[in-house]
Amino acid sequence: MALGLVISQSATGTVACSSTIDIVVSTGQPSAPDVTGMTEAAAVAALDAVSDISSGNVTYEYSDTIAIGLVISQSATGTVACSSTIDIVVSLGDICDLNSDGSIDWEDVMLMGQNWQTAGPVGDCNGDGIVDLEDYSKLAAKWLK
Ligand SMILES: [Ca+2]
Ligand SMILES: [Ca+2]
Repeated sequence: MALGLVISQSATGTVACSSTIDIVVSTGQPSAPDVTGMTEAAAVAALDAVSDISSGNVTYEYSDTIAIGLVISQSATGTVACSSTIDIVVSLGDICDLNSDGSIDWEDVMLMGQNWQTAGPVGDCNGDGIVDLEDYSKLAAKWLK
C-alpha cells in the first residue's frame, strides 16, 4: 500500500464510548512474510504473492533440527526495499539420514554399512572424509529420534 495510507484499524462500526481505535499506516514499502518452517514451494509462493518483492535464490543445507524440505532461514523479514528479492535456505534434513526419508533407522545403517571405510560422502555423518565408527556413533545417537 502507498506511503501514508491506512492499512487497517483495530475496530470499525459501533464501539463503546471513549474507545481508542488503533490504526496501521503504510510505510510505503513491502513487508516480507516469515516463511521459515514452510515447504520450499509454499515459501516461494508466499514471497511471490507480495507485490514489489519476489523470491530469490534457494540454497540447501543439512540440518539436525529442521525437517527435510522445510525453510531453515531467509535473507530478510519485515519491511524491505521495493523490488527486493528474498533468498531462502532449505533443509536437506539430517546428514545422518542417508536415504533422506525423514527418519534415521536401519535403512540408514545398511547404507552406512555399504560405504563402510570408504570416503563417503554417503555415510560420512561428521564430514571427516571416512565412514567409520565415529559416524556410526553419531547415527546411533539419533536413532529413531
Ligand atoms: Ca533414513
Ligand atoms: Ca566420518
